[in-house]
Amino acid sequence: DPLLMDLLRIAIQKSGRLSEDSLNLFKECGIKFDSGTGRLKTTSNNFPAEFLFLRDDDIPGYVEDGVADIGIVGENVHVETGRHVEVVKKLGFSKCRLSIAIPRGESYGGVQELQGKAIATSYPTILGNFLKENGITADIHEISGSVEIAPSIGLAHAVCDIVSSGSTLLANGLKEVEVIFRSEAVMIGSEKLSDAKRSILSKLLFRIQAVQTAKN
Ligand code: PRT
Ligand code: ZN
Repeated sequence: DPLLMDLLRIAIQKSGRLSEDSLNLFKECGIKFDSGTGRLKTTSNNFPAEFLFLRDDDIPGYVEDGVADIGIVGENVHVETGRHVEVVKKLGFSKCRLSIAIPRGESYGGVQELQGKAIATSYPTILGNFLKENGITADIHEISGSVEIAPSIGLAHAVCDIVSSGSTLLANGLKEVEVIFRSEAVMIGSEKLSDAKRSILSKLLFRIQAVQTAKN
């Protein structure tokens, strides 16, 4: 009876750098659903799955709480939020790095130069861990966006932010001096899935594997 069938609830980013590749992943697996603009929730008509379209930052919490069964986020968001979820699969897209950058004109002789400095970031946990591992005490200024402008307005000496091409750093007169974390999109999953949902997830992973094998 299809009405009694379990649905795997999948959380993906509503609109942003993960959205297109996340949608494509399911499309390539032959899973059909309507992702039309403005929809926050939709059910596939040929696979037992329901899709929730959310802000990426909210996805790990929803998966931990069981509101969603699995989700797709950047590893940077997964590690920073520190929620109790499993990494089910690395997906290979949205690759980027989390780096420390300083004003281009300044010299840099190593991580000890960050001692006592103010560093602006949206990733206080990952940065804090890096500094701790290196025995550095610095002043972490948490800001939620436009981190790269912090040094030029006197808010911080350095920044720690996501870098992809490097052009944002360049445009703001900064240079990358330490790569502290490398990230790609990952599928995260709840630690307490029912057997029925686990079996839907296995079917999904089998299809993803087939798509990835066909590509290589
Ligand atoms: O609205 P919502 O909260 O869902 O989205 P968001 O704005 O928080 O995230 P979004 O869509 O920008 O990024 C989603 C994920 O994509 C991130 O968590 C990363 O895992 C990954 N990703 C890959 C990136 C980048 N590349 C990237 N370049 N995330 C952000 N950037 C930003 C970065 O913050 C910086 O401002 O782009 C700028 C640097 O890019 P370059 O190319 O100039 O170096
Ligand atoms: Zn976000």
